[in-house]
Amino acid sequence: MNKLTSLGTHFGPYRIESRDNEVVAVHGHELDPSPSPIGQAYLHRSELRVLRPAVRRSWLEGGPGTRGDLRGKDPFIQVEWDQAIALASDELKRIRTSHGPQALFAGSYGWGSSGRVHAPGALLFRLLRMYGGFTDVWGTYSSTAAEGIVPYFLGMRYHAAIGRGTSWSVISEHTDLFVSFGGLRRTNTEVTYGGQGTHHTENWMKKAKSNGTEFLNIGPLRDDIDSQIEPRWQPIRPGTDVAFMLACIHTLICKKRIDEDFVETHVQGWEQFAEYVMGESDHQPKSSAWASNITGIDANTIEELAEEMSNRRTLINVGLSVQRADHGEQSYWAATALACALGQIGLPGGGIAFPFGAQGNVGAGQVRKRVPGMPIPPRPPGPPVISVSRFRELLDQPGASYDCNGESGQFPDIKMVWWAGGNPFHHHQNLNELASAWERPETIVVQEPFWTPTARRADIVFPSSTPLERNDIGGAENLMISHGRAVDPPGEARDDYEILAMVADQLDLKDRFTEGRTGDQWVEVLYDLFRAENEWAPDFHEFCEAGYLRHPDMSEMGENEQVFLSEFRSDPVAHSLGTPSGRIELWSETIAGFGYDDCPPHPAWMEPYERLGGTNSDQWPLHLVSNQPSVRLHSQYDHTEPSRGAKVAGREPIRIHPTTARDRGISEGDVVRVFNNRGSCLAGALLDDALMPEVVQLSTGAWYDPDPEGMCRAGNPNVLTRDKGTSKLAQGPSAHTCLVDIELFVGVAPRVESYDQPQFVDQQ
Ligand SMILES: Nc1nc2c(c(=O)[nH]1)N[C@H]1C(S)=C(S)[C@@H](COP(=O)(O)OP(=O)(O)OC[C@H]3O[C@@H](n4cnc5c(=O)[nH]c(N)nc54)[C@H](O)[C@@H]3O)O[C@H]1N2
Ligand SMILES: Nc1nc2c(c(=O)[nH]1)N[C@H]1C(S)=C(S)[C@@H](COP(=O)(O)OP(=O)(O)OC[C@H]3O[C@@H](n4cnc5c(=O)[nH]c(N)nc54)[C@H](O)[C@@H]3O)O[C@H]1N2
Ligand SMILES: [Mo]
Repeated sequence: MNKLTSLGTHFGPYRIESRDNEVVAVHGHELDPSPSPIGQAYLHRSELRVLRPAVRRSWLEGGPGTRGDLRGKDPFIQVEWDQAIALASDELKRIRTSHGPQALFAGSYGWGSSGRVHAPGALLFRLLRMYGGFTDVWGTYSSTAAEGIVPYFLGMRYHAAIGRGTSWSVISEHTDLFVSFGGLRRTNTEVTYGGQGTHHTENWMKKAKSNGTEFLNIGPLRDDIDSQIEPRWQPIRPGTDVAFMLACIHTLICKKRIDEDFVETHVQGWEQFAEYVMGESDHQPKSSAWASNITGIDANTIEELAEEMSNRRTLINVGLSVQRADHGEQSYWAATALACALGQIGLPGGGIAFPFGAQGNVGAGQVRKRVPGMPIPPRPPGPPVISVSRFRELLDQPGASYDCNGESGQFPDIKMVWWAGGNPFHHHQNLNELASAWERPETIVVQEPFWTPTARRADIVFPSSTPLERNDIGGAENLMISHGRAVDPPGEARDDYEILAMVADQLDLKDRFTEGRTGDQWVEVLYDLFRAENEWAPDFHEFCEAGYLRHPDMSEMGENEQVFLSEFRSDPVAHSLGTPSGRIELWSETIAGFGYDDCPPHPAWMEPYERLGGTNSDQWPLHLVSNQPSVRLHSQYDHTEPSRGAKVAGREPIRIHPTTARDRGISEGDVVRVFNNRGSCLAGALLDDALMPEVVQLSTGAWYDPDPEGMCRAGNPNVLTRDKGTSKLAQGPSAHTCLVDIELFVGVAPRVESYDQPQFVDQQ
């Protein structure tokens, strides 16, 4: 008899059908109108599972610190669990005793399981905070620049601003013009960190369209908004949105279209900001002619669009891509300044929105019923907390000083790294630079189900189970999902909880870490904690039987009417913001006090380190958009279907405008070399006129596969991107600022090796 279990994931809820310990079908959840195809990856039993604990040969034979340069090249020796756990635990003890907790880095960023018990990163933080702490990170690769800047001008955390954001029901009723900087890609909205509920964005967009909302896509790709919605497309050179926004404000000032009342009562620092826009403070008016030069958009078009925005009920949306770029902080601040100038903030369907198109829960309103996670103790004082994407500098620049968000510090000397549930050898920028920094620590431990590029570069690898292989519980926007064990873990793979409980035992922390419970018992405990606050919820067994839970009063995602900052609009004194002035700040005294040369105290155009039409663009004439893949979640399941099926010539597809391809003698299906002064990769050509001719698009996530010269054969764009912080304010990643060139690869293209088994040898 086939078994049916339920599963929640970052890309939605599913029903998993299994028989004889094999998954035979992956069904979309019965409540999901539009299940994501990404889940079909679960159908494929992978040969690339880590089946037994494994240790890198030189490390095992020579001890910690031996031949870090052979990480990723040495063969592995498979060992017993007890030996692997003892090796890793002894290293934790040695590092802490000899070097202190700051010598351990366990920031471990990544999108491991969405389950609340077996969340690999959370479990790792729980254990290692109990053990005295470690050098940690703040922020995300997604939104660090926004997380850094938003509190200064809105007086609230960035994620709180998203939660309070205008909901789809209001947009579909009231918005005339939905202006999006940075795409509203339907496939991006299939995903939400920590658990996507049923998928509704597409329906909402259709509904808005049929109610008369017009969508304006300002960005480099025509298909960033689905053609079904019949969006207008305004191409713009990537990385230049702020110049466009400032010129819109300049136009509104010149045409006396500024909402003076709103600005006077709700905005702090308008005058100083307006002086900058008019060029009174720097002798450069931010006119449409000025912006035309930077953005590549005709000056008249800029003025017409500014007027149109002011004539209609307009919502300004900024995606995340625009802030994952050099000076990315400015795009969020300038977009909000434009919304202030238009004066529609707090009106239904008008104002500012963050970041529609980046995740499926945006626009849902505050409906999330949070399932509590595993308790994590507070950070022990001492070790530093760095901006997440600065970890390469952390590894290779011990003692160097850094500035971030008004503070400065020194990087400690990292001796040991522990990663659970992330793939830095996909997600970090300039991977060849990372590969050399990664040689420095004495010991690197990775927990992974698969032989990913990161697992291959570890000293000790612990084989983890996947979400299909254990019970868990997850929260999505409008649903709570019970995760059932569909199949057994293969080989000797174990749950992350079990792995860390074994380590805890060696550190004399087992009772504290487990509180005497198994993973399954924790699932029930977390559910009961939820139930204690939600009396209507059925008991645990009933919940597991149904496989999911919906709040009885819960409206469909996005249906509850919520307007961002409506109370603040109606009474800016009684509902003042958390900024020093209580208003939206377009001039921040606090930021002025930091004195940063790369983050001024008002929204400003800051020349990025490279862009089309700017420095270097003669040499590197194409802009690389390394956006999110539609067929997978980042790098997950890149080695199997559906990701493998979407490859071109066995490599990650790169989209090229037909004219650009023709100029270079490239045809559909060819292997091409993409290169700049930082690195190169191979990719498979797809010709498409949905791109600006000066733009190429290569999604993230192909498994990094450098040849001896560092050319990635699989097509990971992060051999081309620069590893530089957005500014001293947030120090976020700037992957979307990237120029390249491209050529036909002549000769026999080398085989991609990243999907091969690593090499194993027996212990001598
Ligand atoms: N150039 C460029 N680079 C980018 C971006 C970009 O736009 N451009 N985007 C960035 C962004 S926004 C992000 S969020 C990052 C994403 O970067 P990551 O979150 O690191 O990417 P994932 O591929 O999701 O990695 C998750 C890893 O966890 C593993 N895993 C899954 N389940 C489990 C489990 O139960 N236990 C354990 N132990 N492991 C598990 C998976 O096999 C996988 O290797 O990439 C960033 N990188
Ligand atoms: N299917 C799928 N969905 C995902 C993910 C996934 O891996 N797979 N990852 C999720 C994660 S972790 C995140 S953080 C979000 C990311 O969400 P976003 O950051 O919004 O997504 P991206 O795909 O990086 O970029 C979206 C579009 O922005 C445009 N763009 C790039 N640079 C610029 C620019 O300078 N100006 C303008 N105007 N447009 C620009 C590009 O055309 C690109 O297609 O997506 C999430 N959704
Ligand atoms: Mo992300």
